[in-house]
Amino acid sequence: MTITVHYLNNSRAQRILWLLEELEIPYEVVRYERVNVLAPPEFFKVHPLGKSPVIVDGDLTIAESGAIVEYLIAKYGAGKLQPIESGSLDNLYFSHYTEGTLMPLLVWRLILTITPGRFPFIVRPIARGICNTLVTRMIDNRLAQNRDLIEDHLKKYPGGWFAGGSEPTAADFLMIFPMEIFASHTHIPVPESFEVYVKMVHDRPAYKRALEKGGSYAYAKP
Ligand SMILES: N[C@@H](CCC(=O)N[C@@H](CS)C(=O)NCC(=O)O)C(=O)O
Repeated sequence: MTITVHYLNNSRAQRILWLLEELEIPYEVVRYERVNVLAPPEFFKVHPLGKSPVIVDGDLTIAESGAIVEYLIAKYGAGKLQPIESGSLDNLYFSHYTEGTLMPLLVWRLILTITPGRFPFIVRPIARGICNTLVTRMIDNRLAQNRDLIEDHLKKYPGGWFAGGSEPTAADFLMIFPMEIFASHTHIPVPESFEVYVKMVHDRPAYKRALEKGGSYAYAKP
């Protein structure tokens, strides 16, 4: 049976395509385009929260990318993409840290960046002032702390994966999306190790196949 990936453009769903390609599992992509940044109404027919990604595997509909990554590796991994013993805690930590801590900051930054444009023209400068202050005081300082944490961690496994070892693990499939955003779409300066990491992923044949399958994706070049 073929797995279906419900894929919103420029979304976390890209990480699932990369994983499926690494696992060499057949799958099909149903692509949706955002409407004013949000998922279109059709996405709610797939899952009540209308958030991407969602996969359908036989009778199962699974949302939440961390759950999807764990499910796919457990069911179809056949021992592949598992952390080495010394990296298992890092794999656990970064698998949860991505959506628990890092992504909310990046999402709030996005919300505060686009919010002023939604206000009537006359009050837009005030809205922009408030939102910029919130970004500076509440988000960017925390993002800088997160960047430093990631940088220190990558130094532990230079040129490698979040859990060490010779293959990506769940942590990498989850971390690639914020790493792509960090490397290209925030104003926080990032160290070279971030770009090296993202390039290492983007150079993988499986990632390239995933890009072809998913269609245009703002955070990676085909
Ligand atoms: N924690 C969830 C987050 C899902 C999520 O927010 N996805 C975004 C795309 S990256 C989305 O669907 N946004 C559209 C919307 O909120 O309408 C996960 O990891 O799957």
